[in-house]
Amino acid sequence: MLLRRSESLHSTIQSSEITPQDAFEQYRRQRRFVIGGAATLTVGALAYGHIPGLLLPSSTVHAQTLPSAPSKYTTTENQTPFAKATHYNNFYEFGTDKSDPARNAHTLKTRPWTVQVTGMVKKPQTLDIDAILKYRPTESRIYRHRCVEAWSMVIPWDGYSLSEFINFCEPLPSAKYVQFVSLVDKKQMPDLPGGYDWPYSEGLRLDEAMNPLALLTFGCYGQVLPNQNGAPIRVVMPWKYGFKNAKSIVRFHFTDKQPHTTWNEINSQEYGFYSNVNPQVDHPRWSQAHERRIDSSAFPRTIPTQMFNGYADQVASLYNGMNLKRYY
Ligand SMILES: Nc1nc2c(c(=O)[nH]1)N[C@H]1C(S)=C(S)[C@@H](COP(=O)(O)O)O[C@H]1N2
Ligand SMILES: [Mo]
Repeated sequence: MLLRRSESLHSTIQSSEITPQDAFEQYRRQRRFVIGGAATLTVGALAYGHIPGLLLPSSTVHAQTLPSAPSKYTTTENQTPFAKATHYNNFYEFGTDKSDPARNAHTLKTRPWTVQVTGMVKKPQTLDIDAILKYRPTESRIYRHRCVEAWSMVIPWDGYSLSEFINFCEPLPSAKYVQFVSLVDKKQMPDLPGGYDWPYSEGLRLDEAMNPLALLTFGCYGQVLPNQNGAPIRVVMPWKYGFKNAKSIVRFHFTDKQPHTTWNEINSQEYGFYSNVNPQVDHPRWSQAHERRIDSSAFPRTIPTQMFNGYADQVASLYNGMNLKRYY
């Protein structure tokens, strides 16, 4: 496949010549230096997945490891097992039932995969997914993941800060928003439901997207993303409802106008542009004060929902002076 103007990303990469594997090796050496013999255990646990759920059998998921160093942006809460996080999904392009994506997303072709950078940037370009993946070392961040439907999980994602990629894209000073556009392809998505304005589209204010918590995500549980979780590239915004986390992205578009977003378009009364997790602002049809936590317990537990999903310290200042009931 011919890629226009992708050389710039390659040359940027060559200047640092660092792959996720290199970063992992570096991390391993540092750990060994610091804690000596214990390092072997740490490294083994990382390489083979420190998540008990990873060892659960799963017929639809092939393990291709994506070793990442741990991150400071991590919760220590009880994690959702891998099998649950990969078999209870919203990815409507592959069917609207939570069990559909795990069954159907095998038809998604994640290589070759290109990503377009368009709109208000210094230089619009098309990039190869592997160049983006290798641009920065990935880290493992265990985040709370709160769906607007009032269920939640705790998932270790692998990626690097979205801000690093946005800086690479060089948005113009006039750009105020970034839009994420997902793949739509009837051939790969034979169950694509009607009544939606495909492709799936989401977006953020640029300052939200630049917050260090916003994660450009390539993997979970130390593996490349399973298709049903949005392979090969998605975003994860842990203080927002899950639908902001566009999956299988093919385009990053920079603009000065609030972009069209799928759920807001479908029903703006129920789904706002900001979609910050907020226990005080209910969905018109249900309360957002509590959530059903899907973790390693046999049954989901009902727990209180935290303001900004527990990330207020890092993100509340983005919304200073805003009426969060109005801008929901
Ligand atoms: N392209 C696309 N992205 C999407 C969705 C979707 O239907 N299509 N669903 C969203 C919703 S509602 C949620 S809760 C999360 C689910 O991510 P997960 O399956 O990895 O838990 O993906 C989000 N991203
Ligand atoms: Mo969701």
